[in-house]
Amino acid sequence: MLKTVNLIGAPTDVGASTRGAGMGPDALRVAGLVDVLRANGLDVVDSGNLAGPPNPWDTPQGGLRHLDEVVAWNRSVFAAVAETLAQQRIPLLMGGDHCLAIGSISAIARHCRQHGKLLRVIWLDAHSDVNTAASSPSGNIHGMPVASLLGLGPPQLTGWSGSPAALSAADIDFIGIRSVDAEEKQAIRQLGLQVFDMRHIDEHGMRNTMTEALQDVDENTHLHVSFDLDCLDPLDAPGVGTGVRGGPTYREMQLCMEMIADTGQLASLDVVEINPALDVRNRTAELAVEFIASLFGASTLAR
Ligand code: B3U
Ligand code: MN
Ligand code: MN
Repeated sequence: MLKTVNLIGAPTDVGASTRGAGMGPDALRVAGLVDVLRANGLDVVDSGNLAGPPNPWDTPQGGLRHLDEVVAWNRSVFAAVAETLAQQRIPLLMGGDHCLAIGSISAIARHCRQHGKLLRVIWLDAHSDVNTAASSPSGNIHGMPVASLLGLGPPQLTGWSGSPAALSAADIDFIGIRSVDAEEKQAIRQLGLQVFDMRHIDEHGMRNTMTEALQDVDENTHLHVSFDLDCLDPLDAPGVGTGVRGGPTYREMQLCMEMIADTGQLASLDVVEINPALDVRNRTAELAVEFIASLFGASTLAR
């Protein structure tokens, strides 16, 4: 069956404190995302960009910056992703900052519950994004989507999947992590999150890391990838708001994507945190498009 990918743009940076991620969807289009997916045998629909409130550029209130705007954007994302899944298409959410994973993954979790699928999330990021309003040093909600999806976020952002937590700790594997706040470390330990940090990748290599992360993926798994471009080394991907040096190399990330593709279970994707205002000639969006192609099965000797 020909698979159809639905591109959903969410042009906002309300969850971040660096402006510019709102230009991410168009940067991906300019980098040729549609043509690359088509060249890999997929049917592609570009649904354009969602609408939502502007960035009010306020200070955090009660530990949360722009909560109302984050809720509004995520509601739109939730609806668009839910509709795409109902049409049996693959949603590709083009952010925007990483707060949008709350709406995206909540819709996916609800879909999986309704269809008896097991959801597995691969979180590719330099950061663990498991802050809460109480622990966050910044109040930026793009540092909190994992906590919200685990049911530990503000009530306005939790419970959307139809149960208090969209995910349980065992449903998510983190790859490439190297920037974790002090209280996030405690949360990771207490919740038992599976974090394959850069040391793990250094010691075991990407191949063993991904073999471990994907070991129990089977035909009943809905595999979702939440791809924060700051997972990459900023030398390769300079167009991100909160780059952290020491990320996976280009080759390591290609292998990571190819091993996910090999499972045949990829069913949805977020591509977030591309910041064209900080980029060098759209390099980061172009890199993202290369990795997305590999995720959808492009490989040197195939086809
Ligand atoms: N952990 C920090 C920094 C951060 C998290 N995610 C991004 N930056 N992109 C925070 O503000 O929560
Ligand atoms: Mn992130
Ligand atoms: Mn990040």
